[in-house]
Amino acid sequence: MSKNEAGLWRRFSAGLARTASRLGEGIAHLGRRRLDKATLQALEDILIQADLGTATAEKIVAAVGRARLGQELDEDEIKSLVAHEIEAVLSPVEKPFSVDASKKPFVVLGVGVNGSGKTTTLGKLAAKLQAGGHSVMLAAADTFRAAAIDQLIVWGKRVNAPVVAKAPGTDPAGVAFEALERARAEKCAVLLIDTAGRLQNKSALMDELEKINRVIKKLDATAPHAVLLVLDATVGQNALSQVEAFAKVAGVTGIVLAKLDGTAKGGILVAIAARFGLPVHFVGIGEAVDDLAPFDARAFSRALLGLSDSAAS
Ligand SMILES: Nc1nc2c(ncn2[C@@H]2O[C@H](COP(=O)(O)OP(=O)(O)O)[C@@H](O)[C@H]2O)c(=O)[nH]1
Ligand SMILES: [Mg+2]
Repeated sequence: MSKNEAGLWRRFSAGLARTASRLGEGIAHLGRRRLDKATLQALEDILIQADLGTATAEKIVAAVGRARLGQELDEDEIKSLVAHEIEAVLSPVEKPFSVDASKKPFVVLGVGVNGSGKTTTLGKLAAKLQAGGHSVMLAAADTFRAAAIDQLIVWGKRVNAPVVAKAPGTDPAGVAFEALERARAEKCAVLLIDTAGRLQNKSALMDELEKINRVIKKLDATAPHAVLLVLDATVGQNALSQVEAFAKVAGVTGIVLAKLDGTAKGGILVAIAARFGLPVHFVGIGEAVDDLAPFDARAFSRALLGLSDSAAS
């Protein structure tokens, strides 16, 4: 492990510490005993309480049972088995976010409900992309509140990326259109478009996202090239209905799970992966610029159970 990766792992597992302790305490309570039907049922309950979802919990426990029914297992052995099964659920959705350089610019739409972490995530992503050698432009297409626009402008300054912003109340699609024109003219590699997320008014939101899509397609029929759904990990089960709604309306291509730090509900990602199979690109582990970690199924699974990042398992 490089020094960078070790640091990331440390912050990653710190972020998942509360989920891990919820799961860990439950499993510790099982004690060392023979794995029988009752123990498996208790394990299933623990997994459900950790937000993994009933179907996934059932599947994981069935796999653990198939492998080890009747054997005597200690706490760490159970944790390793569960982590292994969670990794099997998460591995198919571990897909790095990548920029297709043939698209000029590569247009990314950030979507999600209010407060989920969209603006912050796009700011962090801008920094990551710039560090990777891509020039980035930001577009403030959440024009509903002045504070939302200002917040993106602050991020633009912080990461040294130009921001296209208009007065509050301006048509968001107009902002997106103008930003795409400007990103083209200035030969920016990536355009990140920040949108509003008033899910309480679903049809208005739908119209707004549809219109943004429609106008940017006038300039580039293949855009947007990525639609990132930003989810707030602290909402737990509610995240499932958000994925459902935005997948339908916005053509989500990938997920970012923000605010993983300090929540006991990190297990929700397992339920989301099992149910929707959408790519997971990043997890947010804090409010600072480098608090965005590429999603790693194995690291996530082990951290979820409070296990170390040992190479063997
Ligand atoms: N702890 C933590 N806070 C976050 C994270 N991502 C965003 N936030 C905070 O969540 C709040 C809402 O984020 P914001 O980006 O404005 O959400 P938006 O309404 O979807 O654009 C802000 O206070 C952010 O600083 C994260 O990964 N961890
Ligand atoms: Mg915002």
